[in-house]
Amino acid sequence: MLTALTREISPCLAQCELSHVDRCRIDVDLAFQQHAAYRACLERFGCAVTTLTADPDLPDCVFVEDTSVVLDEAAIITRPGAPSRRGEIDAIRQALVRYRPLHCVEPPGTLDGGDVLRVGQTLYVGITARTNEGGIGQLQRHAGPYGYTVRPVPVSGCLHLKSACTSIGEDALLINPGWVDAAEFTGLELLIVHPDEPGAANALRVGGTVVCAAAFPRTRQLLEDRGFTVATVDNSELAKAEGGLTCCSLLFET
Ligand code: CIR
Repeated sequence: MLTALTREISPCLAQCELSHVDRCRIDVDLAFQQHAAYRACLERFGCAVTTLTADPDLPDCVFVEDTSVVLDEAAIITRPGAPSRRGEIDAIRQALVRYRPLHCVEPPGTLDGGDVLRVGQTLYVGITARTNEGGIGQLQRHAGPYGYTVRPVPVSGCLHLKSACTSIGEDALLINPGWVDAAEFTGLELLIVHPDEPGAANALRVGGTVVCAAAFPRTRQLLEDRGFTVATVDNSELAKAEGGLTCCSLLFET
């Protein structure tokens, strides 16, 4: 069964970390509604959704993707690059321990799960302000024995590797080549986001469906023209906190 681990939105979301977008007012009630619709969407596509309670002192706790890398064989608990986010990992560790053996990224390494893109046995890892060489090395050390190869990838202009590209099929990526060099992914089918929608590269593949943010209709059309089955959810409020669709869940088989 496909499990989706999610976490409620913190009441202090407005104090979230921001790197590439300007701070603007977030409608927290609407964010709650949109997050509920996101969870319902995951259920509709076959996930058993578990939702952890929010921590009122952790503004970014809804973005669970950054706290771990869940592989089939084990989970790597990250050490988020933003110090304000390090308290998020305790609840995630407690939730994941029943499903996977756990490994942990230790200081001075930093790693955000949003920087880790899995394609088969390859883990592409963004080199960003959040993920450093030490974190990448520890990921290789933990995941290597399970047969994974780690490939560091430079990223610029956005928060995470998965802001710049995400998986939309076994060997297919949705990508904004302005933020990551398409040549890093030779051998994979690449679908480039519509030029008017640079933020559209963060889509969530669940079952056979690609879930896109409603803000990106032109990229949705490109996906449909290429034969993908697409659904949309409105993510307008968490996007103001620099969150995309992959950020709000950890998907894994149980
Ligand atoms: C942050 O800057 O850490 C949060 N405001 C947004 C994190 C989004 N996570 C992700 O893209 N994986």
